[in-house]
Amino acid sequence: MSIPKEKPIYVTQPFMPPLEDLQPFLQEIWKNKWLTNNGRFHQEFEEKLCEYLGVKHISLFCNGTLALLTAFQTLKISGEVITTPFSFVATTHSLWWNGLKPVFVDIEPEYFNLDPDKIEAAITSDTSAILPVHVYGNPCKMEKIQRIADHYGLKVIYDACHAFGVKLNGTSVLNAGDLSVLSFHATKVFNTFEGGAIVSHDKKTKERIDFLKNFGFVDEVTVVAPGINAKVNEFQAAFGILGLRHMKEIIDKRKAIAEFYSSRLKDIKGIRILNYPSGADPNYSYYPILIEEKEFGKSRDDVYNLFREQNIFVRRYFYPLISRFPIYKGLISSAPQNLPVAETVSEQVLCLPIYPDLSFSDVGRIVKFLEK
Ligand code: T4K
Repeated sequence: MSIPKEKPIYVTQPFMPPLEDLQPFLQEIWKNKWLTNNGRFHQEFEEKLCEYLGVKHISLFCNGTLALLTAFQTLKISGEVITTPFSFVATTHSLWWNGLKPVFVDIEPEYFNLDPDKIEAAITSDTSAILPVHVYGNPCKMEKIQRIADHYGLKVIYDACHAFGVKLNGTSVLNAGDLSVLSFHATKVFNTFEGGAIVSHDKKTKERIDFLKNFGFVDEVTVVAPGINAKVNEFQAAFGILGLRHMKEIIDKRKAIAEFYSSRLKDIKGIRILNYPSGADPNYSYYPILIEEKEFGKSRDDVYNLFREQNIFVRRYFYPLISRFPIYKGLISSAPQNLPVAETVSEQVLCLPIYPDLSFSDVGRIVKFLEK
């Protein structure tokens, strides 16, 4: 007789609002027969997001990757862009699709975001923008980055795909830089199945973004730019409006799990937990730990594999580094000696499961497994 395996625990699971709450939205969509192209729910969702996030303008996108691609088109960025290798590959792909050259700069060792102290050395006469990422939702050193950008006349586009709702000193991090890009993918703190957005600070820029995501159309006969189709449909918008009603519950549950992990893991030799920057309101989107093999007695990859044997699907976000992928490996800035902190963190990081429906008995199982 085979022993039944425990049910799988994934690194994340999307939050799903009660199905019956979707019914009135669906009825209205069915009645109106308006399915996409800036419908009623689309407009309402943008307004509600601005309110919730504390930002001036938002443009919805069908995913974070196309939002990133469009952000560079919006500001007509050219040449080289300084960015981090420690992110999801879509960050750098957005440059590639725009014909821009990524220039990788190392991360800082505390929160694993682009290290502002290393940016200036990477600036050349071809540099036109900086693309930092608020990794795991931890705010970048935004003031320092802005000072450098202002000094050299560079644009700053934040990949804020992990930073939904994150604030620093009471202000949304999405207000920093020229543009910020969000992802509402199923695996994110807030989801619309697939989805994303660009946050902008003035009406004219929002208009340009909205033209660009709709083929460049201004009206029936006017096309002002080679736009793309990155629109959001009414179902996604309705799902988003519904999801926003549950944000407090989502963040509270994530916070409780993160605090439980931290209280139990902080004293284990060879495990480093991450703190949140002071003044930050985090969203607990990920729970990364670093495993230092010599002290812990097992490598990060050993632990990853042992968890998998238990049907616990922890993830190595972000391994390999983007600079290690064949497409980017040949760049001078991809040399491992240029990126020592990122190289080490990428070899040691492990993201533990965290999502609202994760039970405390499962969290306890994960912790006990690491304690053993
Ligand atoms: N910039 C950054 C910094 C990003 O992290 C991302 C996306 C982007 C840009 C691009 O934004 P989008 O274009 O995606 O909107 C996932 C996501 O696909 C990706 O959105 C995310 N970052 C990245 C960090 O993680 P995978 O390949 O790890 O996903 P997957 O399918 O292995 O899912 C992880 C776990 O989640 C599964 O083991 C089970 C669970 N899951 C997943 C899905 C899709 C569910 O329970 N239900 C689901 O529907 O990339």
